[in-house]
Amino acid sequence: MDNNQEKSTEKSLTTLGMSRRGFLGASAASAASLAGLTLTGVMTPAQFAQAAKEARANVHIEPGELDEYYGFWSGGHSGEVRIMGIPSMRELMRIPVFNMDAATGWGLTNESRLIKGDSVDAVVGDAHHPHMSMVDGRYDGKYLFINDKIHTRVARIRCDVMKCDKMLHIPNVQAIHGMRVQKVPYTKYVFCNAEFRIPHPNDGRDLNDPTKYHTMFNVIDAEKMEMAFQVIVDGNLDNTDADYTGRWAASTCYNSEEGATLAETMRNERDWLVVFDIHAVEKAVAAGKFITIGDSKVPVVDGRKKQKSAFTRYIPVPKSPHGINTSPDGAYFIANGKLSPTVTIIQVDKLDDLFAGKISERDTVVGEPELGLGPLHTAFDGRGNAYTTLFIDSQICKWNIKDAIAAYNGDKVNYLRQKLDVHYQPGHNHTTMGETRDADGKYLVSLSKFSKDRFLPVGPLHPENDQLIDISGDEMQLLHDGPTYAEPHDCMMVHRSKIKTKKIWTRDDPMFAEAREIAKKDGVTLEGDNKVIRDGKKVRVYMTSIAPTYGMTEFNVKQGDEVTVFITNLDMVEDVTHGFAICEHNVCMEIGPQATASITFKADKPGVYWYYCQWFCHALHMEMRGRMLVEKA
Ligand code: CUK
Ligand code: CUA
Repeated sequence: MDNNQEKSTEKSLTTLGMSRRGFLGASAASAASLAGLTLTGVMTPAQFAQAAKEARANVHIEPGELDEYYGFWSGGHSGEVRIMGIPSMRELMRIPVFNMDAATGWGLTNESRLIKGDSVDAVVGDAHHPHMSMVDGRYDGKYLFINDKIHTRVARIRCDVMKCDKMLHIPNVQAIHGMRVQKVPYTKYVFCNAEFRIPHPNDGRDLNDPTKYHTMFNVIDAEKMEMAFQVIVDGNLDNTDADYTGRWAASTCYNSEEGATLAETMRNERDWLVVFDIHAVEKAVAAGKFITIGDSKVPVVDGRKKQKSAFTRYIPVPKSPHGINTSPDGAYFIANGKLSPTVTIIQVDKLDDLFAGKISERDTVVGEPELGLGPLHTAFDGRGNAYTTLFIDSQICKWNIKDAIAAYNGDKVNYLRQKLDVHYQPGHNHTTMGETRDADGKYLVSLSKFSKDRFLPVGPLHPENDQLIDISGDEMQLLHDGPTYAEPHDCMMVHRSKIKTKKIWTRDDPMFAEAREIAKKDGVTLEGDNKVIRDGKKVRVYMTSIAPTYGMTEFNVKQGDEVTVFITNLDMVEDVTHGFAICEHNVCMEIGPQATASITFKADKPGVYWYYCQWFCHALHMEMRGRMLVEKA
């Protein structure tokens, strides 16, 4: 934390201390938590400030010190992913994905446009769920996946370079929301829910007949980034998670009424947790027992409830459930009630019997603890405790899973451990390594949707407030407030030992394989030549760069030409990134050391147009420039 952050934290903690409710001090905690389900107890502001100060002292990151964890934050409807350092909460980098990014040229360069594929013209996206690939239930540091709700996409980020390398536009469905990876035996699949129900195919038929709409659960081949299969379901799918055997995925599902308006979707007392038998679907697809929809070739199986298929079971849970989280020991799925003050604990090893028809759906439920108002998401510390966000109560509720199950069985035990105020209205929360077998119970982040009075006012649009909480002891302690821009729904935190990034690009990187192909056809070597190739009205300009010069100080084109500029950065020095921008032509991109980047534009105005390097690279960075001379047609 830098000094300003430190001060603002201290100030806000003090403010907090005077207005909080339900906070338990270290000394009062155990006694109070045994006293009953309603936890009350107020620390004096001085006690609270002291406790927070002590907690902060353990996590102070000096300038120049490196964080212990990487955090990957969704950027919500900004369409990007952000890399954070934990515990400092410093924003380390942004990874443009579904958005356009002026600094790096993402969405403008030919390399990024190729990756965006058939959704290249979409420059908005709504990213919710960033999750890392795993081997045997542990992060492998290879890929990060992220969904886009607006354009029904899933993208992949390569963690060696922290750039998006694949984007899949998912057919037959609308609005990809919940997304997680298969944890075991490895991330062969990415699971994602399409939320909104549409006609199939969605070609103008059945517009006025919502009874014919449905949605699907989608399974993506993670390595190829192609669709593996889809499963038709009842209701609207919300969030999803995978288990630790590799056989099951489970999605929360609202609107069991299949209504089209809010009133219609609220009638039933219970909706569902839909459990998918991934192995059963794989078997059916391999045996050719599937349908396809419209022009799409993706295998589709029918997992609707009345079908009583081998693919799905619909476990009734209190209505409109939201988050679904698998406990790190693999024993339980925990469905978060949202409109119900409860979460529902489903025992994973009972699913075998459920699918075999030996027990009924509700027999898989082994606990339904009441936690507070608006439970949305649950995280874990690896010590048997769960941490559930209470959206309406603006709290994190810490509770014990074993005790909640015992209470469900009639034992007189209190499963609640602590309720900590957060500021305000938390959505997701997440613990370090908490969605893997390596859950280490050190930090929890509360992604609070409202910041209200926590920061200097910046106009009617407020930042959100991501709060860092120490969960290593018996008591949760708030460490830090971090304002964030729209809108980190979800995040994940991975120990830095799991991530190995490249310092500079390697020349054989697939990211610029296409540029290499084009150059080859032109008889040009990207690393050596500085050349202009005319091909009718198309002009390809090949240029190298070494700080502080480009390989060409000028090049000529004709008015009306379609110009593609390829820049190959020959610098071998870490952190010497060049840019390439041309005045008045909407051209601006990043070229990392040893990378090639290319961009295409129309030279439609005669005259002199300077190009220059816009990434500060050298003492003579300002001088790194040249002229594009556009001759009158
Ligand atoms: S969702 Cu936003 S708070 Cu998209 Cu995972 Cu729950
Ligand atoms: Cu090259 Cu600035």
